[in-house]
This record gives sequence, C-alpha cells and structure tokens, in this order.
Amino acid sequence: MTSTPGQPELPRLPDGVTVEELEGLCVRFATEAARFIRDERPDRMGVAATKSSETDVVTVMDQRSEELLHRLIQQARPDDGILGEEGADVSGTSGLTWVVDPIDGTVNYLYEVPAYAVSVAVVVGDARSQGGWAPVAGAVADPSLRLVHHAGRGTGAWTSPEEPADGPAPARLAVSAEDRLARTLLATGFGYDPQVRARQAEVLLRVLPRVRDIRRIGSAALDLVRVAQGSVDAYAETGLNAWDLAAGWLVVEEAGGVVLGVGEGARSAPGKALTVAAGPALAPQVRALFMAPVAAPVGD
Ligand code: LIP
Repeated sequence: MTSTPGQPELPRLPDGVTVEELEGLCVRFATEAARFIRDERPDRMGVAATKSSETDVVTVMDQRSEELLHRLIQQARPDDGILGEEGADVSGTSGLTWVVDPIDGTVNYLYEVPAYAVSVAVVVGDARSQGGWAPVAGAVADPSLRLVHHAGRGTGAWTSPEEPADGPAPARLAVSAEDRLARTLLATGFGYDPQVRARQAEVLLRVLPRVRDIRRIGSAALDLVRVAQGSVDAYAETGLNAWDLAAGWLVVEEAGGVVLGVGEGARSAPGKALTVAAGPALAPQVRALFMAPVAAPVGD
C-alpha cells in the first residue's frame, strides 16, 4: 500500500493504472449492464434456475448481465481476474480482480420491485478469502432511478446520472452523523435458507425495540449506498458474499463511514459472518447489538 500524509492508504496498483481510471471503468461497465437489464428485459421473464434454496433464484438476465460484464472487463483489462455471482471465476495475473454482482436484488427484479442494482468493483488481494482483499474502485448502478453511485480509494463517493449529458452534476455523498441507536434507521436483509432466516429473526427480535425502525430494501448494494447517502443511518446483515458488498463497501468508506466485520484482523473485514456499515460513532454500537448472544432478553 502507498500513502500520502492525510490521505487514506492507496494500494500499489499494477501496470501504471490509476484509481481514477479503474473508477471510470467501473462506472461505464455497471451503467452498460444496468441499461441492459432494464431496457432488454424479456416480456415474460421467469426463473432460469435456483441456487442455495428454492427462493434463491437466478433469471436469464442475471446470467446475460454477467456475460456482458465479463466481456467488457476482458476487453478492457485482459490480465485482471474476475469473480461473479453467477459463476465467473478468472484468476488473472495483474493483481487486480473484478468482483461483480450482475443483478443485486434479483427477487425485486423478478417481481419488478424497483430496488435492484448492478454492482461492479475492482479489488486488490484474494477476493475468494475472508479478510484477504480490499476494494480500490467501485460502482453501484441503479437502473430504476437511472443513477450510478461510485467511488475510488481516496477520490470520494459520488452519485452521477446514468447519462451525464442529462445532468445534474455528480453529487458528493456523506454518511449520517447519527450516533444513537434509539434514533437509528437501520437497513437489514435476510438469507434464503429457512434456518438462517429463523436465526436472523431471533436477532431482529432484540434489535427492533432498540432502533428507530428498520428498512428491508432487498439489495445489499443499495443498502450500502443508502448508508453513504445518509438516507439510512446504518445497515447490518449476515450471509453476504463478496459480490454483494465489494462496491458498496468502498462507497460507504469514501462517504466518511466505516464498514465492519465481526472481529479483529482478517475478521474485521465485512463478509458472511456479519457486515455492518454506518458512521464512525454508530457502527461499533450496531455491531455490538448484532453480535450480542441471541438468548439475551429484549431491551437488556
Ligand atoms: C440479495 C442481497 C440482499 C439479501 C438477499 C440477497 P441477490 O442478493 O443483496 O441484501 O438480503 O437475501 O442475498 O441474491 O439478490 O444478488
């Protein structure tokens, strides 16, 4: 990692590429895929397959969106690795890996609920190991609002229109300054496995009385963007994969927030065990609330 006084540590990037160039590619690729899944949606689109459970669905557009992203990435950055939710798994030789979710919020997309996104991030390290990687550039495209939220390590977090000519100018993002749980609007989500959902419901039983309210948007990438926008105060979820969170993680950090995992060292990074995102004063409180033993009485 290289660092300039007063600036966040910047990773040493390969072959002279800059963070700004990678951020621009993330925006371009995410935006192209967002237009595709919105404008090319088939009239009678059904479920193409299921994964971890009968409710963990894949549509043909998830698959085609990932094929499009794979093609765009390989044309622009042929030596980089690729890891995608729908099976893309390219090792690469450059030290950079593209981590993509071709449709995050697939169930919302299937039901035409306007809360789904395309998430594209570039990471350094091993994207397949917990705590072994970190994002350096990322974009979350929202096809329903025709917006793209993006960040590069050290370049801030921004919301831009899908079509720059349409305006307005990019708006800088900043997390909420809320520091009290009782006033916290908390976004969260649930897994696809019934036993996992039962455990998440037990945690929610303790969390719900302690916060202002919860919002279940149905897309981790958009939940993280809303933390960066300050339109929720915090987000917490267990069971996320790298592709759900890679771009949103950086957008939150570049908006002045922190993104935490369950513990210290490698486990301090967000991942399957727990992902918490909020402003610096609130994030540790939200993590403690989600990590307390489930058996603890409500309102303890
Ligand atoms: C979704 C996540 C969401 C979670 C859903 C699902 P997918 O990702 O973005 O936060 O609560 O269960 O995992 O499967 O739509 O790409």
